[in-house]
Parts: sequence; structure tokens; C-alpha cells
Amino acid sequence: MTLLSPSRRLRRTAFSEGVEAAGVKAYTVYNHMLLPTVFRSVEEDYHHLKQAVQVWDVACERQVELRGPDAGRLAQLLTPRDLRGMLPGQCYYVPIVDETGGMLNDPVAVKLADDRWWISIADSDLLYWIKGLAHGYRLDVLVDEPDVSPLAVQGPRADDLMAAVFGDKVRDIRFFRFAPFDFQGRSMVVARSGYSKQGGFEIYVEGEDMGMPLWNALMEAGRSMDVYAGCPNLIERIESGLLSYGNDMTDDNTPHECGLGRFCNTQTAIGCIGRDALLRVANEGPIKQIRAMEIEGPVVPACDRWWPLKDGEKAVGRVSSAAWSPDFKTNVAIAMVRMTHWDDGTELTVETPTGLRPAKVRENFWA
Ligand code: THG
Repeated sequence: MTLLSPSRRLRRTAFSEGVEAAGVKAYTVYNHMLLPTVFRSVEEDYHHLKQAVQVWDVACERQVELRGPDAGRLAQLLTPRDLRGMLPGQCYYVPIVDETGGMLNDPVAVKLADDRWWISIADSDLLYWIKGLAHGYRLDVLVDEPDVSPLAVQGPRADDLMAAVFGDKVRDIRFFRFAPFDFQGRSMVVARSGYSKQGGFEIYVEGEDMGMPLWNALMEAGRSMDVYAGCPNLIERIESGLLSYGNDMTDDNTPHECGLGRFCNTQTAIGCIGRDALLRVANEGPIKQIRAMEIEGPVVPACDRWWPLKDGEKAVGRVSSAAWSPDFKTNVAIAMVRMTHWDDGTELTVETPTGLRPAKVRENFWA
């Protein structure tokens, strides 16, 4: 690690040794922890992810554990998604909102038991909001960050690789379901989920000591399957329309603005902190919303600030993520666009750091 000064505040992970041995080329920081972003190159990693199978160190998807009789009640305080029908063994993608209906995070909730949940968080310090609520409402629940490190196995050959390590039974896990599987005498939660649309699993590794044994077993078993270390891929996740908290949305956005209305049941999510605020705004509907966009011209630079979207002189939104897509031979992007300009095919101009570019709103993402 040359450009990021190492220190204990910038946490290493249970898999960092393996990531380094695989020749990681760049990191970002996510939940105060290292998250690899490049192995061979973003484009090579992209092609490989779509063709083979990768093992991802996503330990930075930290868990907030809720444990105790009020765990379910606390979970429902957090989200406008109705959790009453959720069973142990299920994962739900849950928008988390504050009292104004603003997005605080967009985690995956993992229901281990009625009185034990993991909230697998995106990049914001959600632990403190949850601890504050548990304390303020005097709930009978413990809230902490356990020693759990997710490892993702993603790509079209993920089922074969996982079956080689955990047995053929992993093939039966349905999307956003999980089951416990044995690895070297330890029980591990294995879910069919992950931050790509290429298919795959996430293993929630309990105990840092099991990180490298599992990493090594997957690399060994996958030799004939062209397995390689990988990481969430910028190009693939934009094509797939997977949102990134802090980039594509912040606490200024409602779930509806983020296109996450399908994960909200605000009417029936009794208890949700942001329920009243969301019911008020739901009457009118959002006036801006996340859209897929194409940006014309050559490869765009990294989107490290919002790029203004214009209709002539008029500001109509912002681009928050963008990358060149080798498969679609255009720049793919995620933008927040005003209602007056969000229809499919609308032609706009985007102000990139390297100049103005024509851009077009797309009905759907590419995946
Ligand atoms: N897995 C786990 N934890 C995570 C992520 C993950 N924490 C951080 C981050 N990713 C949270 N954000 C997302 C965003 C999208 C999805 C999951 C987590 C996702 N969405 C699918 C979609 O939108 O099509 C499926 C949602 C559904 O149908 O329920 O998978 O990746 N453990």
C-alpha cells in the first residue's frame, strides 16, 4: 500500500493477506476499512467477472447485529419495508431512513432468528443511529458490530466453485435466502446474494481466523475454473443499476427518489421512524429520480464529484457514477434527473471535468 498511509483506523480485513498476494492495485475506504477496487485493471476485471468466477473481499460490508427480544421491533423502526412476513433464512434489501425520510443507508438485512438480525451495511456509520434508537426507545436489545466478514463469490461459475468447497447443497439456495454450511468444522452463513448481477453467493465468515483458510480453499478449488481475486466492479454495477450509497444517493434523498419504492411498504411499515414523512411525500410522488444514462464520446474520467446535467442553460440533475462499458461501447452512467426531463430518450448535456458531453436518459439499466 503506497498512497494510503496505513494505520489502525484504516482497518485491514480477514482477507487482506490474500488480496495482497493476488496483486491488488488500488483500494477505496468503506466503513473505515480497506475495499479493493482494482486487481488486473477495471476493464480486465469486468470481462473476467462476466465470464468466470471471482472471490471478493467485501469484509467492509460490516454487520450491525441486533440481538434480544426487541430485535425485530428495532429492525422495523429502521425501514419503510414491511418486515412482518420476513422469515429466518431470508435476506431483504432494506432502505434505511431518518425522521425526514432521508436515506441513511441501503443494507441487506439478514434475519438469523426472531431475536437475532444482521444489518449488512453500506458506507455510513449506521451503528450509532441504531444504538441511539435502541437506547432512546429503551429497547431490550444488544446492538454491536460482531467479528463477521463477508466474502463474495461472484460470476457465472460461482455455483460450481461453491459446490466444490461446500458441497452440492449450496446449489439449492434461492436468491436472497441463506443457510448454514460447514467449513472445516465451523458453521458459516451462506447466502445467494452479492453486489453484481452475474450471480453468486456471500459467505458471512464468523471469526477473523477463518478468513484466510476459506480464501485459500476457494482459490485452490477454483484452479480449473479460472478463479481470480476480484472486487465490486464499477462498470458492471452501473450496467446493473446497483446503487452506491454516498455516490448515487445521500440523506437528502428519499427511497422513492432512489428508485427504491419497490422495497417500501410505507402504509403498513408501522413503527418506521420516517413513516409519516414518507407518507406525506408519497402523495405527490418524487420530483426527481435515479435514471440510467448514456454519455456520448470517448472514455469519461472518474466521477469523483457530481457532474451537472443541463438542458441548455437549465440545471436538471446530476450524474453520480459513470464508466466506459466495453460491452455496450458507450459510457454508462447513473444520474438523478428532474421529472420534467426524466423520460426515456431525453437528450441532455453533462458537464464533465473534461468538457461538455451529449447524454441521453435511458428507460432501463443494461443488465
Ligand atoms: N451484500 C451484503 N451487504 C452489502 C452489500 C451487498 N452491504 C453494502 C451494499 N452491498 C448495500 N447495497 C446493496 C445494493 C444492492 C443490493 C444489495 C446491497 C442488491 N440489489 C438487487 C437489485 O437491486 O436488483 C436485489 C435486491 C432484491 O431483489 O431484493 O442486491 O451486496 N451482504
